[in-house]
Formats: sequence, C-alpha cells, structure tokens
Amino acid sequence: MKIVFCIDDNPRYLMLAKVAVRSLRRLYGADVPVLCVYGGTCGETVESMERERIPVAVYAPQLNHKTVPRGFHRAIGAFLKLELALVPELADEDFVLYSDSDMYFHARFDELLAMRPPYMAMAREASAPFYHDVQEMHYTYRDRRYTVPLPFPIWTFSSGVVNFNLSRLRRHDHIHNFLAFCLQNVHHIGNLDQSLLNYFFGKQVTKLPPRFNCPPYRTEAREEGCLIHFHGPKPWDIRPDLWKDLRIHHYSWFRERWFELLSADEAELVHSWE
Ligand SMILES: [Mn+2]
Repeated sequence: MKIVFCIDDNPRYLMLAKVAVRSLRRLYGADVPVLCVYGGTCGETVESMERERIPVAVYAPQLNHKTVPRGFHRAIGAFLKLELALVPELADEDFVLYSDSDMYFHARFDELLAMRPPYMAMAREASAPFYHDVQEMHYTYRDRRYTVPLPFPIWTFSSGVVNFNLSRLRRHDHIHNFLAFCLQNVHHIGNLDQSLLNYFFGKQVTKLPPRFNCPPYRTEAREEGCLIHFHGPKPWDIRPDLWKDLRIHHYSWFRERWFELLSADEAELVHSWE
C-alpha cells in the first residue's frame, strides 16, 4: 500500500515530510512505496522532494485558495487529503495510507497497512471534543438537496493518519458528492479538513487503535506508539510559554530522535524556527 503525504508551499511542512519519510524508510527500507501530493506551484519544492527520492504528484485541488476561506489559508495543504481519490497518480490504488507530515515513524505498523476499511479508518483524537455551532448542514449535489444531521459521534477522529478506501470513494462518484458538501460547508467548520471528514463520514469511520496515531506526550508513546504524531507542538516549538501542557512525557525524547534524522545544515535551519 502506498503511504501518501500532502504538502503545500510551507517550508516547515516540507522539512517535516522529508524527515517523516526518512523515519519510515528506516523501518520499511528504501523502497517502501511513498507519494507526496503537492498542491502548490513552486518548482523548488518539487526538486527538493526529488533530491530526497520522494515521488511527487503535482495536483490542483478543488479546495484551494479561491474556494476555502482566507482564515484557513495558512493550513491549506491540510485539505489536499480529501481529494486523494481524484489524484491521477493514485488512480490504480484501491487503498492508501495517508499520513500527516508531522509524523515520526517509530515502530512497524503492518496491521494498519493490511487493513481494508469500508470507507476509511482513523484514530480517535483525545484532545479535541466534537464541537459544532449548527444542528445540521445542507448541500446540493446534481440538483438534489441533502441534509447532514449533527451531531452523530460523541468524539472526533483525527485526520493525521487515515487509511482511505479510495475505490469506495470513487464508486458512484461518492467523492464528488463529498466535495460538493465540503465546498458548500467549508465556511462554517471549525477544524479544517478534519471537521469535514467527521461531519460527513462520522459513523462510517473505522476506529484505529491509538498506537497508529499517537502524540509524543502520551505516557504510552515510547513503548506502544507506532506512528508518533507531533500534533500540537512541532519538534522546534520549545519556547517556554508555548504548548507547555503538551510538551510532556516523551515529547523531548521524540524531538531528539527527530533531530537525529537531520543534516547539520537542516538542524541549523530548524533551530532558527525555535
Ligand atoms: Mn498533524
């Protein structure tokens, strides 16, 4: 199964994606199939990934700077994962494992790669309660009006790691139905792409065990975690006042492991972000 990352033009996410792939290759070898879906237009970003031997799919998303409200533009790359079923380079893939770039692959996760969920599989996000301002959402698709009632789950799934059943999303053009919902409701969601997935697919999401999307601040992260998600503080976010309550337990240990995968020049650059 291909492991897919998504990036935009943010250089910090480019660095995160490179290091994530280095940690992944340490566990699964240099030939582990990866793809980086890139939603920008900067040749330098593509070259930088190619130097790292990471194949890049340049993709022009429907959820873009024109259709997504300005307040979300700083994290526009987060929406790319919603369109993986439409990326030509993934047309032959029935399933893909999407991973956020702020990931450190700590231990093998064969079971996750073998999973074939009916729609998608995601782990529960412990720190974000399910929250919404409205009781239902509406959208129109092919001249029919649909209502998405809220709330349904009592928790939120994290979109940091998603095993996507792409062939299911392509069947009956389900993906275009979903994107119609996204484009018409993106203006009143709270938490980027994650809200859209939770609102639309809530009950159809298969729940993953926490070890497949484990923040470094959880007590069990080092012993049991497989995919360590720098959700919250990134490896360079060590200013005393920043994310203090989340830089606990194994955060510093994993931050050190992450830095070990950088060259001296890269480490210098990353330290300048602290
Ligand atoms: Mn993340």
